[in-house]
Amino acid sequence: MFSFLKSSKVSTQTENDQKGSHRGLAIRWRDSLAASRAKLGTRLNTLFSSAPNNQDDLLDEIETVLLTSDVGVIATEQIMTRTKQVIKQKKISDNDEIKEIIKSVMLELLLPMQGQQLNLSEKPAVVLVAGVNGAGKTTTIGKLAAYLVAEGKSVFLAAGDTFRAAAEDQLKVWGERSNLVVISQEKGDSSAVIYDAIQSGLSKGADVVIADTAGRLATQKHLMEELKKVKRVMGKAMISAPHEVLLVVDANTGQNAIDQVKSFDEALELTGIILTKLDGSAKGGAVFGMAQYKPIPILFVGLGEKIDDLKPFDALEFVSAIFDS
Ligand SMILES: Nc1nc2c(ncn2[C@@H]2O[C@H](COP(=O)(O)OP(=O)(O)O)[C@@H](O)[C@H]2O)c(=O)[nH]1
Ligand SMILES: [Mg+2]
Repeated sequence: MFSFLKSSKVSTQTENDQKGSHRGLAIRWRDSLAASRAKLGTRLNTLFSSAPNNQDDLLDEIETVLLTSDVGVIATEQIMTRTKQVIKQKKISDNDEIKEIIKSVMLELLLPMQGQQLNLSEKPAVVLVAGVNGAGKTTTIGKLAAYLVAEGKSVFLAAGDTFRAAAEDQLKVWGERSNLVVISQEKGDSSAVIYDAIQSGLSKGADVVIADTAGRLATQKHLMEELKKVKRVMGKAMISAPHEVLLVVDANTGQNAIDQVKSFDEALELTGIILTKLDGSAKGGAVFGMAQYKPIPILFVGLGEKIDDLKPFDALEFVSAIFDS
């Protein structure tokens, strides 16, 4: 069970809604949405616990909650269409059963994203880590390296964020925590540092080389070009590299997370996603939008800032956590 999706019940809302007419309930929900920081699960549960008798109204409300919880228009449409299909097929009228159907439809959407392991078949396995500023790249690399060390792997880190002096120091601190080799250069650009790290990994027999990069927005074309160059240069240091291209996404970015996945995938052909800060106030909905775009595996989720706050993504656990919060 993820603790990140646990939250207190919105009891006042529930009580008010129970007193209201269906129309009133619909309006109150919509009014409260803008101000609401409530998470997807809390909102769905509140809705079911005060569900209107009219099934169409209920389905309408569910759709609104999904749309405003960062699930995205297309994924919401997909979830609703499938749910309505099953309701019709099985002639469902009970609200509890509708809830179970929604759960299984949401799970169906996420299942293709789970279960993928980091590809470590090459030695070294070269991992490129990208994402926007502050997404949690460097922290995630620190956690991921510790995870791999615990599995007996030797890990080299490449300080490829050469934009800020502090970035290198931050990576070194993580390196010290797990006793890792951290490759950095006084003056080199990102490609040069990462090239150097891969060569070092090859000659010293590292199992994994993880490359940090500076944060950037997909709209910063020259920075995206630089990242493409980093990827090309990796292939020059080791023909099959990179073996993993991971995007670190802050779950709090909401719908924009889906755009990040699309743009970085177009530029780099992502092999995996790591979703960070699920311990915070993230609504969790954007994952469904990502799944709808393309089932790029979510390899790990970040559940805090500590070294062991990285867990493999489990779709059933994720969906259950949404509803059991
Ligand atoms: N609560 C929480 N904070 C995180 C998580 N991952 C990273 N952070 C924090 O997010 C901030 C930015 O992280 P950083 O790794 O520097 O991001 P980068 O710019 O992408 O390298 C730091 O304060 C991290 O401690 C997470 O899973 N949960
Ligand atoms: Mg960083």
